[in-house]
Amino acid sequence: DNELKALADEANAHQGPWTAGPLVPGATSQGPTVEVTDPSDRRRRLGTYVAADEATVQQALANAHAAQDRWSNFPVANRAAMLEYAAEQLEARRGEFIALCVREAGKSLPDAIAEIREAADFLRYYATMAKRLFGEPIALPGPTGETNQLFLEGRGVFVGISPWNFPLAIFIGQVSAALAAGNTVIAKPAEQTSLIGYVATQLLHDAGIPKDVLQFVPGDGPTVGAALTRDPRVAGVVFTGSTETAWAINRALAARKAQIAILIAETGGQNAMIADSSALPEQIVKDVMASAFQSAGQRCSAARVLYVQEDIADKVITMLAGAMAELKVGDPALLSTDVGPVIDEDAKAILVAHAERMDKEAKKIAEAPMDPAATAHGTFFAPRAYEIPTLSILDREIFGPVLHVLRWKASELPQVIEKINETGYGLTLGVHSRIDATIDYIARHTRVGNCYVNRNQIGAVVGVQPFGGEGLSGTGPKAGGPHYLLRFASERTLTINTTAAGGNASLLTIGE
Ligand code: UN1
Repeated sequence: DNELKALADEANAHQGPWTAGPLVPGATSQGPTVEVTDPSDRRRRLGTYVAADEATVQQALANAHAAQDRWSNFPVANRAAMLEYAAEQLEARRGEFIALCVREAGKSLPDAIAEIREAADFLRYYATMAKRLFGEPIALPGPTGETNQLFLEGRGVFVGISPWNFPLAIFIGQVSAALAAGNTVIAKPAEQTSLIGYVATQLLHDAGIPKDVLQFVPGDGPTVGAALTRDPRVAGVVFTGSTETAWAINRALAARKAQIAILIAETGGQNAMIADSSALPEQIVKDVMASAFQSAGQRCSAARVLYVQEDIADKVITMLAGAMAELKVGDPALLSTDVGPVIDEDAKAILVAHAERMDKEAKKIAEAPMDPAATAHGTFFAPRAYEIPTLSILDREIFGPVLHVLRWKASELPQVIEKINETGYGLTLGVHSRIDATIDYIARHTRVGNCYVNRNQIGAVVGVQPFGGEGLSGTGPKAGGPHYLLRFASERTLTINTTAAGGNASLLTIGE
């Protein structure tokens, strides 16, 4: 707790103002200047950023394309060393990053601290994996008189399109994976968190990543995102955000008469937690509270639906209402705050409209109290829970602190699982049970990327719980997992007839 307080003081020493803009060598023109304010108090100005215009995006693409061969031939040990150094520097400069996560993204202090840790974990994990996978070609057996080698290289120009809800961790995760694998990268942050993306890009430049190898283009989807995804030089896009945007990116890439680009997408969820009557109500409530309301519910991993077995439903619902009455909604810079703001007016409007519909069609279990003085000037939305008649009244992902509760009978477990699978999403699932056969049955028949038993269902740890889903929730492979970098790479073989004069070249030595 003392450590937390020290970190809070370190962060609160950084007040801005911050300025940001494209990091594109040789760019001469500019897009509009955008003012950035704090979602927890819109009167607080954080700074401004200059958006990239179309010409700047074109310059970035030309730079990235020209730098590609140089970067992919740069030894992987050196690429990895830069990322490892960036992790150290990030930890050394964490105060400013925590402050930006709290102020620009509205993240609570513990969430912001976890975000720094996750970003550093991604940098180190992908550095390690790159050394393992890209270090030496694999020698394959073949007939005498020839050598065969399989090796991995970067695909080319990669575009990273990152979300505002993990503005540092996912921004750095995407960028570092693509760089480690030998790609040049153009990073487009979410508009809402352009300042964080800018400071993160500078950190990587300071760690030695060349400025034409990693470029930064803030701006909106229709201008910047669309110009990137329609360009034939782009070999791949790594994206985290909504399912709708992933479809749009996929269409843009598919419409090009050009190289068939890779899309790595991590998208939405309609995540459930299933609790049976053998589970402890206290534990269920503690874990569903964290899963549904931490980060103001603005995680793709968050629990949106609690399926609770009818024998314990009344008890769980009563305890849930009690716990929600204790939630503190307010300034995320205060250690006493549990739930900060939602990201902006648009996000809040969608939640307000959803709550109005639920007020009519469902039964309200609880709404967390909100202190008007602490929340008047920000985009706050009080956490709510509803008991709903059927899962199908939720026709879209609800991205915020709203939990929906359904009761189920012992005989209905297969139908519960079928309903969850029918949503088409497959990201996280929580299970609360003390019966091994039930846990086993649920884990076998649900189709989700990350299943968590008798704990909360958020906060996947890099290298420990590789994260990502299937179906409407994304393409895989999982971020922070051993297969992720492979998707950023081209596989090549080199076969050499060693009986011919001069045919003794080996990538094992070329690489040195
Ligand atoms: C997201 O919310 O966009 O496990 C994905 C978790 C996080 C989720 C990140 N890794 O909660």
